[in-house]
Amino acid sequence: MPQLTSRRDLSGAAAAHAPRMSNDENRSNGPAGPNTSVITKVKPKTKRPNLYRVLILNDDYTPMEFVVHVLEKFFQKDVEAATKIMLHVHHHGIGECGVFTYEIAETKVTQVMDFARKHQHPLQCVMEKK
Ligand code: TYC
Repeated sequence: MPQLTSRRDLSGAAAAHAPRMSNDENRSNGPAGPNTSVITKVKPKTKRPNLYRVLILNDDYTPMEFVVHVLEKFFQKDVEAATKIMLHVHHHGIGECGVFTYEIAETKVTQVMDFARKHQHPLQCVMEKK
């Protein structure tokens, strides 16, 4: 069996969780001395991503059916959920289409804005940090 001689021998995932030893943590006090090795615990470091709400705004001109279509097409809503969101926006002025990481949210906003422009509707879509 191949023997591991240092952390550098560990590949990717294994290296991330392998106990780390600083230079002076693994010293032995000479060939006859006591071995004073210390194995330090390593906390697995998984960071949660920042999340962003994608919101649509009400206006007086975009047809209700178009908004429902947008919610189905870009946010994977069924017609019932899409209608509920559209009516919420119609009555309250703003509403949430979904929550995404930065790049996904940015892409959704661009897709909706491009699609609305292409169909000459003034529908506005924005993102906001949670
Ligand atoms: N207020 C629009 C109308 O009466 C419908 C609408 C709903 C428009 C939601 C935009 O984000 C919106 N035709």
